[in-house]
Amino acid sequence: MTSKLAALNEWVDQVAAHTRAARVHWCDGSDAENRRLIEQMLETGDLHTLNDETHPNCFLHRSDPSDVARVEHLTFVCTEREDDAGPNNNWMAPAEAHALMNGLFSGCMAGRTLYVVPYCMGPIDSPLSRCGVEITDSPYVVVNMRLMTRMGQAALERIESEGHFVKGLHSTGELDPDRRYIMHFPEELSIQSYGSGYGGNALLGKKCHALRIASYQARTEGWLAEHMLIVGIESPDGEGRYIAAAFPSACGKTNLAMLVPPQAYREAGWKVWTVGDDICWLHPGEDGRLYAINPEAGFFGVAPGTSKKTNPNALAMLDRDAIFTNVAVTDDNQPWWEGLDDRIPARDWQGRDFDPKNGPAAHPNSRFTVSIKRCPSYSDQAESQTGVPIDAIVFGGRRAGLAPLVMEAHDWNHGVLVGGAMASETTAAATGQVGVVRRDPMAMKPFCGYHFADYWAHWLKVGEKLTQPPKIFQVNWFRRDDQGGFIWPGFSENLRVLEWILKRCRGEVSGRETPVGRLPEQDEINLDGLAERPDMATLLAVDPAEWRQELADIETFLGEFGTRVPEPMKAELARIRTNFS
Ligand code: GTP
Ligand code: SPV
Ligand code: MN
Repeated sequence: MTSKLAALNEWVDQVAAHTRAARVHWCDGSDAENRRLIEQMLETGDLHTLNDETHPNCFLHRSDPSDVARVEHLTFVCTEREDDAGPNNNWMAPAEAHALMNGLFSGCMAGRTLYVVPYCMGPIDSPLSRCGVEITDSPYVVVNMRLMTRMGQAALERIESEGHFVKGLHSTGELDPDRRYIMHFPEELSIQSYGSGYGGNALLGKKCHALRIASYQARTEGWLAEHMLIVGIESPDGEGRYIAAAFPSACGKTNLAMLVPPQAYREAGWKVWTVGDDICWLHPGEDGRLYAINPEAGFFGVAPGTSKKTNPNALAMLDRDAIFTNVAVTDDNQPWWEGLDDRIPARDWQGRDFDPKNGPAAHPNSRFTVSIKRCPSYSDQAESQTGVPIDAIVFGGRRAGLAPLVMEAHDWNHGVLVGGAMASETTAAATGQVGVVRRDPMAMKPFCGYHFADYWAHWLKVGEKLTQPPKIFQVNWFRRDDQGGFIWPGFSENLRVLEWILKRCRGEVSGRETPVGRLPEQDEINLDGLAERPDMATLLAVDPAEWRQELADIETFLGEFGTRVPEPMKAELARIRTNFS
């Protein structure tokens, strides 16, 4: 098979020749094709079966132990001018990067099959969606892309009629961490990834295309590509409102996107609908509101911590048609991870007999891949061509101290500062130290395809176009007490905070103005039905000494982005600092 699009055929021929691929397979996305790939991977050991009675059509993949997370230090944005990538990105000159990658890809698919994977990010008929083609030598990537995107024949047809697409080239190479690079060429709308088979490094539609390349395109086209979940909240009166929320990797997006309301809320008629859990493309609409689509079609979610209690919807969708990566297994071959239940696993994520001396049984960044349609709270609005109108944007991080449970920004410009100054503890989603607080503006530190100062300026410009902008909030589910325990119960109880946010959107509560933003009065957060009353005084405190220090840190941080930092952001920071003097 070839395509009707000459540019696509030529690129595939050229890559096949350069990599010396033994075979070329054009993926149509069919069930039969998927079945064949799975059978082939069961034979090679790339996949393992799981208990067919408890988990029909589920499979386990054990990755190379050195290839378990995104590699931020090996991820580059290769613009002609270094300044355009900004201090937030690693940069390499395009010519140098191409020479390096050409060397790595040369002959790397000898004896292997080259898969051509056409995909569409977003509903197949939506004008807001964008297409790409990933060339890969990994059948694991193909079956994951089939769950994560609209992959196959329909995407190819759209690409042929549009005549253009983002080019992604991927090879697992030798999985040598010293020969591993994730390169982005935003000016060429292309991606090259070598030496890793892990999700964010290898499923090129996800972070590489839908965030890094898309954020770059969105800037010139007047929209936003964000690391956000999209959730619909239906209140007892039947009114539905949508919230988009940006939390850094492994900080609660999947969980918030599919939360099951606490019992009292369920009984009162509250419902939660899942539109997306990781990526959100936001477009200003003609009515001056902001509209969101989820460019993805599935979840690549964190396994550890997922249980019947914390995330029952996730557990319900994971009992069939799912791929598990780097989880442990029980003695009857069911997938298992820390926090699931109190069974003792038989084998760890590397396939060894489980021994607690070797560390956790499941890798802390072990993940599941599953179609969004398997989610019990799936919203059919995920297929909406125009997207859903957003009433509130929420920024959140993982912070043991300082950041209150919830706070509302004064207006859009203040919200851009709140998002731009976000900080969070690092997690196992990327290689490197875990638990270190770092600035992660808009949860986009690893994903923004251009200079952060230009990105903030773009946010401000989008705000100017909105006559009915969403309100902007900040949340923190991860505040800790003196013993190190979480003060806020989190998970489904987070709906109590979303309720306050929606009440603010409707003007039903007033909260209290503080120097850093508007916080709820203690009695404005509904705590009915909670077994224990959390320490609300701590959760809603604004400590002037700590905040003065924070504001000084934020000023230093913004300073790293030089003269390109937009004036309104500096003015917002100055305004808040004077509130304390
Ligand atoms: P990425 O897929 O990496 O972008 O992550 P994510 O933001 O979707 O994170 P996810 O929802 O998968 O949560 C990551 C971890 O945080 C899991 O171990 C969850 O169990 C835990 N978590 C999620 N929400 C809460 C919460 O409200 N409170 C507490 N204490 N933990 C939470
Ligand atoms: C993240 O790390 O934010 C993820 C997983 O959502 S990955 O696709 O690997 O980026
Ligand atoms: Mn993510």
